[in-house]
Amino acid sequence: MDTIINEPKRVFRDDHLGGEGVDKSIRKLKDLRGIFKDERAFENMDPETLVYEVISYLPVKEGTQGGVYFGVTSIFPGSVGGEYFMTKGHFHAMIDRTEFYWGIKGEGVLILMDEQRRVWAEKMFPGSFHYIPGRVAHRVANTGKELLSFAASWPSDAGHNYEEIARNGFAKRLIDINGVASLI
Ligand code: S6P
Ligand code: ZN
Repeated sequence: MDTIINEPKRVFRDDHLGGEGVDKSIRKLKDLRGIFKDERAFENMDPETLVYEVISYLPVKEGTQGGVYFGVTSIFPGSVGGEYFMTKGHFHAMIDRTEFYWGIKGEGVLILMDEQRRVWAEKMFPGSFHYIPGRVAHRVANTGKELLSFAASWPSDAGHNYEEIARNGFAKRLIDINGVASLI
């Protein structure tokens, strides 16, 4: 007898993952207080402005060893005092855990920082592929005029350490200087 071939429970198309057990979380400007340098420009913007959203499929409980997660982050175009809209950024709580990122749509920059606070960066564009080693904090900025979407996959026991970045930030910022993205 033939075995039935089932429909998938989730479908990933363009920059959208839909289906069973897929979650969406959003970050508005008001959730990102303190990450941009220009506090006055920040205060003059609408706190309800949507900065990014993350669609994720987390098939096992956070902290499970041996599992893997998948997510798509979409960052809207915009800036605060010339500093591009960006993710909060984090080290992993299990600091040696690694991650893949790959560009789907739009233009951006992946900003990386090691524990010695050395910063480097990689361009993101549709098809760009990024291996983020363990012990490296990661943040993405949208440097384009359109939505930037990228996919990510990371171990289910990685966790997130947002505190270190909330306290000390990244050692460099990505600023629009006369239309050129500059890491300063
Ligand atoms: C998780 C992975 C991404 C980010 C997402 C939002 O390890 O790196 O899914 O969570 O891009 O960034 P952040 O810094 O706000 O978590
Ligand atoms: Zn991560």
